[in-house]
Amino acid sequence: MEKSGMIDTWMRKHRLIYTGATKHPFILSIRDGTVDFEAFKTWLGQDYIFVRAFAPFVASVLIKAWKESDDSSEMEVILSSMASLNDEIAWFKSEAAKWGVQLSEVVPQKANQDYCRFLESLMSPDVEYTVAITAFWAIEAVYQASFALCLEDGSKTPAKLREACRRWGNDGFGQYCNSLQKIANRHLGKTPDDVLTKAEVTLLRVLEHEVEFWNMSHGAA
Ligand code: HMH
Repeated sequence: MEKSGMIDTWMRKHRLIYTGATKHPFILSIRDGTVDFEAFKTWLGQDYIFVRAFAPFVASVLIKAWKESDDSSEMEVILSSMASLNDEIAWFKSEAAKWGVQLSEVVPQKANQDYCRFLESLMSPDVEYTVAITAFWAIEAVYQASFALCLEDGSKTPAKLREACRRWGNDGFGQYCNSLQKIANRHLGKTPDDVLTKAEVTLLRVLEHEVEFWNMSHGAA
């Protein structure tokens, strides 16, 4: 099988679940302006907890890039992502204050706990860089695609939520996701088949966790 452009191949193969993660009813409700602000507040508190676990995951990918990558620019992409996470955590704090969400009192829901545990499993040194960078790309790409949808022409995203959508939906974040995709593709193109399979399974698990994560705010019983 042709291995270059593996991400595109997988996106076609797994189109349904990818769409489930990027066009979730919660996102569609933001886009059409019918979003329940309580649901948004739930997402905000839960995502703050997620991002706190995501930072050490990104740090683990940085370590893998340093050890395993033959291209020094990759480490720099990951490092810039870590710097953005510092900003992001500050943004969550100020946004929570605006919405009256007490972050210290937010209890992680089961879907969030499961996702954070999954991230932690990916931090293990036994997980190949190729697998970790594929997961990393997918985690960022889902948010980019989802929030970009809320900013498209014709969307009725409430003014109070536009800034949140711009965090992940802006073109710069899109470029950054493309950089991650290129890195992932490059490594997937030269990895043994067993690692390739692990990366595909990991990608699918990310997409499933993302759907469950949105479900916490919208539509989950
Ligand atoms: C659940 N997935 C989730 N939260 C995020 N902040 C991102 C992805 C993107 O960083």
